[in-house]
Amino acid sequence: MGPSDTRSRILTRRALLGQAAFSGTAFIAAPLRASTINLPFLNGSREMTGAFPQKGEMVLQRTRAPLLETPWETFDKDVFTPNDKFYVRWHWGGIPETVDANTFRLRVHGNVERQLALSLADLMHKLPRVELAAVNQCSGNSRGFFAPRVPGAQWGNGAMGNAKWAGFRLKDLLDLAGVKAGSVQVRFAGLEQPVVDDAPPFLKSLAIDHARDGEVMVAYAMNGQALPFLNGFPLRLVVPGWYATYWVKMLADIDVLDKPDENFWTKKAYLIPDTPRADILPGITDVKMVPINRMVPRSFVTNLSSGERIKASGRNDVRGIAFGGDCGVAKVEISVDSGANWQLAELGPDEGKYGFRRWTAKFTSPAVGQRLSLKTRCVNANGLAQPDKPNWNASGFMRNVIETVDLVTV
Ligand SMILES: Nc1nc2c(c(=O)[nH]1)N[C@H]1C(S)=C(S)[C@@H](COP(=O)(O)O)O[C@H]1N2
Ligand SMILES: [Mo]
Repeated sequence: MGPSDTRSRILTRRALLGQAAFSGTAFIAAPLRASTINLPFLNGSREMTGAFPQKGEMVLQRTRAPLLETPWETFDKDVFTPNDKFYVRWHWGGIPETVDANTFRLRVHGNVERQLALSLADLMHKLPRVELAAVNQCSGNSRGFFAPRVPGAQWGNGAMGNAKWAGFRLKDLLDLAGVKAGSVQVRFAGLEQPVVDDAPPFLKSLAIDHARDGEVMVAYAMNGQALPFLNGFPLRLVVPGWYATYWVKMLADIDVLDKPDENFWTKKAYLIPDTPRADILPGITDVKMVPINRMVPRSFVTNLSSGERIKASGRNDVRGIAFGGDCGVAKVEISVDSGANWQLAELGPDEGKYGFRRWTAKFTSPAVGQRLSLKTRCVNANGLAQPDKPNWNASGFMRNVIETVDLVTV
């Protein structure tokens, strides 16, 4: 992550501070439109909605707290996911209806030399600006494909997005506060509240060394604009290479802990079996569980979808996106013979190791009326390849099986 590029579109302090507040109608169920789409699994029918502030047409998974999925065709258009199409996921419906950028303060407290309460203007003025492209992916992205099915949001593949994040290093902020010896974790809280009494507020923690690795950042901008309200205006944590559950939105409170965090969301939720690929057999329960952490590689076809007809006996273009997870993409391959042979795809520009990488390839299709299973797989810079069998766990986390698109020649 380098210092800010002054030639890039700089978000001015005025643009950020002048961000308007949003009306509460944002979170009230909008009259549903007739438009629906079908995610490719049983009970995959979803309404499309354009009723949420700063969002275009999104796949409606739930109204309150909002769960909005990015429509798949978005990923074919650009390596960066536009803010108005970026997926949305909240645990609790008690999201503030407005955030006043002028009175907002980010607090840092706990095991520190100096408690801080900094305004957005202070933060932008005091801390060097950094920029980083990174994929934000929900732990449960693609959960709808789990077999046997598991409870939780039945996402297709669109609970992910790639953005260029701008903000400051968490390390620089923590240095300003002066982390005291004996600190073990740093805990993050957003502005929203649970909607039921006694329900645990959404809090997540990172190990102190991770929090100070110089890569974890606090973002005030996304793709050159202030963060959309539903993506965490005015500040969110960005934890490159890690699942989005740690990317706390509307970040307002940072607590440096001298004891391990015992809160529900860090200790009990978002746990995965401590097995390769978080994979277990359905029904097995006596397995050690650990907090979900680093992402694994994935590759997707974006210009063709299952059931589509393609030209027979000819050259066809295929393209898509891949990401390495917690490191860059080493290679992307395609197969047109059910995985017997693989051919290298050509990679697009490298926008940063934590971001999406576009890829293209050509393949020759068989004669008329034949079926063809087009597969794509990513191998990341650590040598980890996508597996050909799906993983399974009871939470529907970390799916990264090799994707297949079934085509017919005409
Ligand atoms: N404050 C807050 N931050 C949060 C959450 C939340 O419920 N509240 N959900 C987390 C989870 S599980 C996900 S998948 C991402 C979603 O980020 P997005 O809505 O910007 O796409 O936000 C994370 N940060
Ligand atoms: Mo998530």
